[in-house]
Amino acid sequence: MEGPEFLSGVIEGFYGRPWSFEQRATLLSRLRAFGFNTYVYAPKDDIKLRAHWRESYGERELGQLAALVQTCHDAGLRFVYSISPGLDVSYGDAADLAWLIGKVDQLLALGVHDVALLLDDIPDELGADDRKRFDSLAAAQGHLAEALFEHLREVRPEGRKLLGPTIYCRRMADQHRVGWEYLRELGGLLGADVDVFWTGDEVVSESVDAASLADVSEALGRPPLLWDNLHADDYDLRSVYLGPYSGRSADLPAATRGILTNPNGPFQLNEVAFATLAAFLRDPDGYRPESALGNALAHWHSSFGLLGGDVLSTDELWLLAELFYLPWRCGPGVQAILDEAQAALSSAPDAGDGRLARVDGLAKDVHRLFERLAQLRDRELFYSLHGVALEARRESRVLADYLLHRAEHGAEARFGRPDQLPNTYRRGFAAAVHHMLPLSADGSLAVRAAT
Ligand code: GDL
Repeated sequence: MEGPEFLSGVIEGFYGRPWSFEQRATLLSRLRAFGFNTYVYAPKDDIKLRAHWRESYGERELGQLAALVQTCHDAGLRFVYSISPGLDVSYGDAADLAWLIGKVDQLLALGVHDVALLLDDIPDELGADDRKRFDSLAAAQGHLAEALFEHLREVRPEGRKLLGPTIYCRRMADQHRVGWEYLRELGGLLGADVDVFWTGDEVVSESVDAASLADVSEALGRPPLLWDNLHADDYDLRSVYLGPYSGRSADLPAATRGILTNPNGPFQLNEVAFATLAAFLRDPDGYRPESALGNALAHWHSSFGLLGGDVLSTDELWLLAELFYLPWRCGPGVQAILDEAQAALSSAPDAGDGRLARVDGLAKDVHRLFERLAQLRDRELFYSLHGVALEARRESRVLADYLLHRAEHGAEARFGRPDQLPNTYRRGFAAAVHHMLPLSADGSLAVRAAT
């Protein structure tokens, strides 16, 4: 028997400013060309989707959503509407179920067929009423989900039903007291037609392959639907991700019910995220991240027109992508120079060290890149890059100057910053905390002996 259609595309599922309806229309006009079939509407900070999920949409919002649904369907794409009542829902409460169904019905009236119930990032404890009625979180959630899905099976029998569980990656399942039991129980309660989201071994998974999904598939009684956070940037204000889809094995698609990317918040910065996922799905066996990145950048290039008629050079665009690559590393060229800088810092200062010139060269290139970006004709594109590019310019300069100073004056010499007003550099609450804590590169904290 043929399984359900493989879902591919984009989930707007991040925290922070949701995309505008105009941006979504732009997105939808391109998804089909990428070969995707699905757009999931799930912005965490659409206030009526999550925090105030009981509130109905007003006329204006319904009009905008209706147009979006229509555009989606005209383009042959699925529009999945998500609702996230988990912050304060009472799972067994008939009134809450009625609110939930009422809210979803508002969307069904616009022509929506596909619905997701998202229960990620919510309390894992039941309230007092639910504790009396249910033995476990899975029992409570399974009850609510199936009540909603049963309604959908009646009125939208052809629609897809998606569920985002509260435990949605291996780390959570392993660390939670009843993590795997939760998944098994939930899997047993949900109809076989329900697709269940999973983000991999981690919330942001460096690698995902079929073998790593074997236990969750077994626990849920179905292959998961991959919610891929590879390019999500909402958890780190200091980066965006312009590197290629990677770390996913060729056997992955066949082990899932679909792959959806939850990408960078700034809409304009997702060309690489979309184009490289599309390239992977077109040919998982032949997929090469570096060449997929090259193709994506070649396509994106025309967006980088500058005032005065020039365009960012191919090298400049590569540098941009390499600076803001993937969560674990910069692109190969930039990473090699950073590794050299690290090695130079661990060795005796040496004015003849060729590595210093390369670090200095990088700082100069980044400076020039920033100046060129500032001339972008597409101002929105520039504004979305401004913060991270400014920081890269400044930090690469500090690194080079520090290394050069050290080579000239010795490792013990203090490196003053003549260009810097005291107490205006890396300030603010988060920076103050970072300075206070013995933070390592991997985010762990050293335990210092008391002095
Ligand atoms: C999450 C959130 C998601 C967020 C992402 C990256 C899921 C299922 N939920 O945990 O909304 O964008 O991390 O920060 O991934």
